[in-house]
Amino acid sequence: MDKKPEVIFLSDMDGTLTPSRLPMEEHFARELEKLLDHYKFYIVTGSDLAKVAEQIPPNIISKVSGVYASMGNEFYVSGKKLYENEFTPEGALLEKLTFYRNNTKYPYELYPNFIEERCGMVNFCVVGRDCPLAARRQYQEWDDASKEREGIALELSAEFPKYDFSIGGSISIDIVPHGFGKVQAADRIRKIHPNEKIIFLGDRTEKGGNDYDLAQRLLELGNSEIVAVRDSTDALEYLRSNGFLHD
Ligand code: M1P
Repeated sequence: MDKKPEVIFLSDMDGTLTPSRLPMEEHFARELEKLLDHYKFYIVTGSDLAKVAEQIPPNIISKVSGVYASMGNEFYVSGKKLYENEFTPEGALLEKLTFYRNNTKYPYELYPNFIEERCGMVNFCVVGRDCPLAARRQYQEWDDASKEREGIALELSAEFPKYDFSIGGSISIDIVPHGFGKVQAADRIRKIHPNEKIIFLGDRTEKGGNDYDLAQRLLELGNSEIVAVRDSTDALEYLRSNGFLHD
């Protein structure tokens, strides 16, 4: 089926298309699939492709036009990697992350995999990425009150000024060298689609959020609309009320 040429979509994943680190809801997938028959749709996420595959159903993945994974540090079309950025985090940074893990005031159990090295980035998670869902919720609640992640990100920004530290998900911090965050997807997608209007959906487009730089860069590049959503229900409401969902 020919896609409408004038508008393309770019969307964040966690908190926008799916709940954080959880699979896409079935009714949302049914609606999104209809949209994909008519419009080009790209995903941009801090997660790597393995996590994208856990959260987005295969029928949706096979229909999207591309996935900017690991903060845009790798790009996939039809499961094929078209580029990746190289990055080896320095020892001093990894040592400091280990220090934060060992000295956290979080009073409950910690789990393995607190430093996850992905293509072009590092994800740091005090409670440990391998935590079960209940511990994820417990840490999230505790962090909301204690603001541990905000404090760590601020301190790290002062000590390691050549990196960006952003709070994209619920329990972790994404770390990239300057310019190697989600923002890079803006120029790349504009290059592929010089004339189309780009509609970007994200749940962290406010200053300090990990969709902010990308949203701002799209606005600078022009012919773009930024849609700030709270969750996938909100995203669906936008798509429905703006006439993008066709039966
Ligand atoms: O896509 C948003 C974030 O999702 C996960 O965050 P968390 O585990 O903290 O909820 C991570 O994959 C993170 O890198 C990513 O930015």
